[in-house]
Amino acid sequence: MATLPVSAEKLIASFGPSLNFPPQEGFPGRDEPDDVIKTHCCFCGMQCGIKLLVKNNRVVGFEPWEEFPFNEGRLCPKGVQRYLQNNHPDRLMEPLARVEGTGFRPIAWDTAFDQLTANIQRIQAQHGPDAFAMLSGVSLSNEKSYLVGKFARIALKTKNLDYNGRLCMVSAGAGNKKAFGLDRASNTYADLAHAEVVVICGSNVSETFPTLTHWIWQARDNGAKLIVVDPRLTPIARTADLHLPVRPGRDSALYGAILHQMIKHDWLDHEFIANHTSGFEEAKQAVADYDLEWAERITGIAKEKILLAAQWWGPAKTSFLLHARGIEHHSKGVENVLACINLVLASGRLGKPYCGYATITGQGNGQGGREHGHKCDQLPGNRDIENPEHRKYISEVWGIEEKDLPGKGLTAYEIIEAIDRGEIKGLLSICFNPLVSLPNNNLVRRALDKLEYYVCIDFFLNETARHADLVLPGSLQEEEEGTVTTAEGRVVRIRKAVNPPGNARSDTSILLEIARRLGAGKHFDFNSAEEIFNELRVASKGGTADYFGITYQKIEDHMGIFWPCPSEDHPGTPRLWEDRKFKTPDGRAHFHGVPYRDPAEITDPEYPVILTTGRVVSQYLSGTQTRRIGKLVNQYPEPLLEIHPGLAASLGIRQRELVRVVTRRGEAEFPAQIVETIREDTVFVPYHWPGRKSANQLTSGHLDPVSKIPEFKVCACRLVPTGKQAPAWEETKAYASP
Ligand SMILES: Nc1nc2c(c(=O)[nH]1)N[C@H]1C(S)=C(S)[C@@H](COP(=O)(O)OP(=O)(O)OC[C@H]3O[C@@H](n4cnc5c(=O)[nH]c(N)nc54)[C@H](O)[C@@H]3O)O[C@H]1N2
Ligand SMILES: Nc1nc2c(c(=O)[nH]1)N[C@H]1C(S)=C(S)[C@@H](COP(=O)(O)OP(=O)(O)OC[C@H]3O[C@@H](n4cnc5c(=O)[nH]c(N)nc54)[C@H](O)[C@@H]3O)O[C@H]1N2
Ligand code: SF4
Ligand SMILES: [Mo]
Repeated sequence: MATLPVSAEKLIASFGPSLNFPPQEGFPGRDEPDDVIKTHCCFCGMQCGIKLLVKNNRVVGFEPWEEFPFNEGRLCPKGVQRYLQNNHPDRLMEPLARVEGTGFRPIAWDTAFDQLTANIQRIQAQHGPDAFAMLSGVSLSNEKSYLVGKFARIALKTKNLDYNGRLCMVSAGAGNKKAFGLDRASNTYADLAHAEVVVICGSNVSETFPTLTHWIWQARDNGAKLIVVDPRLTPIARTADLHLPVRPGRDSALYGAILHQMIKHDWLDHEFIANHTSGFEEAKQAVADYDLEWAERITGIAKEKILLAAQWWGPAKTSFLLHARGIEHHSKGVENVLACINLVLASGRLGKPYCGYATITGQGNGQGGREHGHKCDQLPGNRDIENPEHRKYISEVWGIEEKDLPGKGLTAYEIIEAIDRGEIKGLLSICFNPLVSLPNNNLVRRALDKLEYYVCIDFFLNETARHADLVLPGSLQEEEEGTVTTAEGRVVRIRKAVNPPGNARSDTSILLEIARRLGAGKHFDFNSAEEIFNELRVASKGGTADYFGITYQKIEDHMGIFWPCPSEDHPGTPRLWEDRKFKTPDGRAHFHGVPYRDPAEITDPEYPVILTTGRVVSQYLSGTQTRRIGKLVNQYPEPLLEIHPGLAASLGIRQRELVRVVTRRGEAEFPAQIVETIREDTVFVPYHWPGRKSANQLTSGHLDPVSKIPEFKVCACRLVPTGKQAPAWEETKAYASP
């Protein structure tokens, strides 16, 4: 029996991440690297270009890649630390099998595959194919995303596949599909530079997409007016010309009121509305009563500010509107998105230089990963799994009978609910940490423990994986070739810098082997990432996300190609809609009537304060990766409760006092961080931590009816001062230091 690798022993002993990096034997310091690999950061949707330095099959450092057009060498705190994951002592090196009562034991790959296949077959024989579900994630490359979609439907034969983008961009995706028939940023960020007005709705860009701020500042330097809509005065809001501190969950009222002003003052592009859109009357009707007084009452924003925003936005000649999770993580996320799109369509400022609209895609491959069949209702090319023509086309590409292609399955949170009800018995997850990232995680934990069999593929033992029966050590982004699609829609190459360490294997080889053992090998006869990409190209051909004309060579030659790119001689499409040919059935962009409605949970005397959640600059998502990097931990070691001095004083809360936050789902204690940069009726907690520090003990499982995104951005809470003081910030830092 193999001995436990150091990392696994440590983890199993402490169940906590290692922050102390032992000096690594042979660590080459500033020696000449063996290789310098031009690739991309593994974290957010900006996908900044970066050069990784390689020595002895290890990533030992980085250099800026200054020629890459989006970030031009700039990187954020996470980007400059990303390379530390590769050699991290917590890396999983062997398959680990649960031994009840004692923890995990390393086992051979062959035994692991046997065990896994036997359990899938047993569960499916007893309960039907859909009783085995799969959850996936869009830190995975396009090739792996495509492979997972095909794997789940053909090898696992389940309809229940969904992905972590369900927690992320689906409201924007659904809104964009309704309005434009296509789901991508309309322009590259370079078009920000000369926009007259830039509006950012619900995004803390300086912390979440730090390299994007460069383009926003360019716009400001060129005289743009910057408007930021956020309940908090975020770093980007501090540099704005106008900050609209919206009450969480009330955005659609604000955008409705601005549309009302545009109509009232005739700040409309009549030619565009008449010739290239439909539904304007319905949108107009919906906002007929949304005057400034009403909007002030609902949104909590002074009416003068709303009017000023309308006066800047309405008659501008060029503009760029960006939004992110602040307006999308809502039980009416899709409506918020549509309300923003209405403003863009009414202005006609789309598909022209310096006139753009975009959701800022979150995860590394949040864009590509939402196009290639990862989602429970989708097939490659952003096709619809319920559309008979789309099913026929993909069945042909995959060489299966259409009747054997499963239909629409459950979404991510619904899969967990179905596990809790006992309907789903088995789960395979890759690249997803639902125990930290799904809302109401007390329910998630209960559900996980009801699974008959749970297998997880990851390179670190994340919190959810600790509930697994089998953990398979997979690969980091830099351990496989592939492509990702950046938030701008640019398809770029991810280069393999090193092999997976120890007995870890590439994610792709793991999936291919499972497919083979499940008897589906002939459909998965791939020998390289490029072969998978070439099949993806064909599968996406004719779909709205058309990659057919993109080849690995073309990407290399141009440092990225923008989809849609329908043929090999097509240069790609950096700016959409120049031709005004929208991808909706009638070829027009669609307005939608967006009547205002409240968030699912509103405050009451028992739960009088609004709780919202989000991110900090040094931590990434569920924190699996960044909570393991000491310097990033030091920057923000623990979740803090941001609270306004007025609210703190009214409850007698002192700086760094532990405050118990209670919601209908659970409670948690956080040190108070008293700041003037938040609305007085709202508190904010970042969500990157597990267990008792997890904000998702508190959040609600209310979903948007269309996109099924959870309402992470608003729920009702009660604050209880505990009288206990948390250790001083400096002491916490010392505790977290390597
Ligand atoms: N450092 C860091 N960067 C990241 C990530 C990370 O985890 N860490 N994750 C990446 C991913 S996957 C994503 S999705 C993006 C997310 O990027 P963002 O959407 O920018 O990040 P969030 O912190 O989730 O939320 C943004 C803002 O929404 C505000 N907000 C809360 N409620 C409302 C509301 O009702 N209306 C409005 N208008 N605003 C509201 C919050 O105050 C917050 O400042 O970041 C990406 N980049
Ligand atoms: N309260 C609250 N909750 C939220 C949010 C919020 O704003 N507030 N934001 C939501 C959003 S926008 C998002 S995107 C989700 C994210 O939630 P998750 O997707 O659960 O978060 P990650 O940390 O990305 O978890 C992914 C896991 O994948 C692993 N991983 C990363 N890359 C790879 C790879 O290439 N191969 C393999 N095999 N594994 C990999 C990581 O080690 C990690 O364990 O969280 C959501 N949850
Ligand atoms: S902005 Fe995003 S992609 Fe760029 S370095 Fe930071 S985390 Fe990486
Ligand atoms: Mo996200």
